[in-house]
Amino acid sequence: MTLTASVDTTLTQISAGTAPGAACSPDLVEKPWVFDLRAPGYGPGSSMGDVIPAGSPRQGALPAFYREADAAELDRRILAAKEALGDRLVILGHFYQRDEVLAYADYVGDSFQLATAARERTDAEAIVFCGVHFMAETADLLSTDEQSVILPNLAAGCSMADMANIDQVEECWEQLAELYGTEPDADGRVPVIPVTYMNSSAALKGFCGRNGGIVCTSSNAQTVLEWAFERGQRVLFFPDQHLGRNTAKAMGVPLDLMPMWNPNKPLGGNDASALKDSRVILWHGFCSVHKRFTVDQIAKARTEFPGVRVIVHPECPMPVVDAADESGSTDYIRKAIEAAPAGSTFAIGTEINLVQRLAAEHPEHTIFCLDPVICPCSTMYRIHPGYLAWVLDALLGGEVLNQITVSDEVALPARIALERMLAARPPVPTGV
Ligand code: CIZ
Repeated sequence: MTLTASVDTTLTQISAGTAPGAACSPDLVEKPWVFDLRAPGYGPGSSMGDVIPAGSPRQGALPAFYREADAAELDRRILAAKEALGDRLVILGHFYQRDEVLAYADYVGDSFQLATAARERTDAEAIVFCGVHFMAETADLLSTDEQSVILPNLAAGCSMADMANIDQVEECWEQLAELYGTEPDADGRVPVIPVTYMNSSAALKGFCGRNGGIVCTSSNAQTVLEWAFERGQRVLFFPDQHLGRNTAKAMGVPLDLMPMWNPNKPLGGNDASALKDSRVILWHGFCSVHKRFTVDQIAKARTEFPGVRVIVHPECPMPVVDAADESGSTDYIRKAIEAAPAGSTFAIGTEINLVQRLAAEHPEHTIFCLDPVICPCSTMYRIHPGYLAWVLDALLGGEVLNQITVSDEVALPARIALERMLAARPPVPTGV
């Protein structure tokens, strides 16, 4: 298929029959506000089959003006607001956003790069985060009290982050404390260290801060697990089982020492003995975007493009990571493509908006997504220029809409867990 810069354009062409290919849902050509009042789905895209927890934020109806305005009118309003607000506003755009939104971003990056940008721009009173809910929460944790973080569409959650909530994790923690006790061993290592992936609620980051734990990203998961193993006999890793398993396996942890914790079952569905012997307890969560990639897709890419370099994200299932040439975060993928000699061919296993953008930015390479079906992240899809224009017009009028605020009670320990991550460094090799 011919790759264009914009997934929206490709989807429209597929739907009109003017481009070959298939989308995972015909609803992807609908505007996101069609789904704002329709409970309880995440909307069309790869996580549409996952169940949204009852307490997750909902977006009310977007005012008719913004639903009916054409692209030129929205563009005019967004640019006018940016011009008028100047440095008082910063717009952050995640790699997985549609290009039609990223066109207005002052910074484009992964969740942590963007939260760091938020921290550095202390002059900006308003931080508009074009990403998903946990990212806006992290930006709020790292920004000052005077700054407001705004999520243009409150329905932009994250199905993986929603797979572990604070009540379930507290309940798991109590069961583990009953099983292991709380006393350190002879080496001073406590029974369990909790590790949460950045893709989790602030409440879970706070839980880690309160219980000697830490946050990790897909770029530093191994360093963070090393940090945790220095301090604990085992790790409770949530919410993404795949990142936890792929990282621990690469560090030499045997698979049979990585039981899975299902929050709906006593002891997570495990025997006490399996938990006692464990090194990493993996939460039963996953990313519905990365779950779509398969070993068969990799085999097909290798047959059709001999010499292809296959890079997948570590949120992919383990057999996919094992079959790929490399795995790494969005930033790793981007840098690997930038550093490759012209004429390279890449098959990439991550969100389609990023893959198509990389293909458009690097005409010197052949770059395609392993999944032949166009299936963007359902929750990233919920941000559209209509919502951006709506929140920016309100800001111009002095009103802050869709503000994401983390309570002090959660923010204080959550920042501790984030600071531990920032301070964690790979151990210095010995015997050199
Ligand atoms: O942290 C992020 O932004 C995500 C979702 C993945 C990555 O690898 O950057």
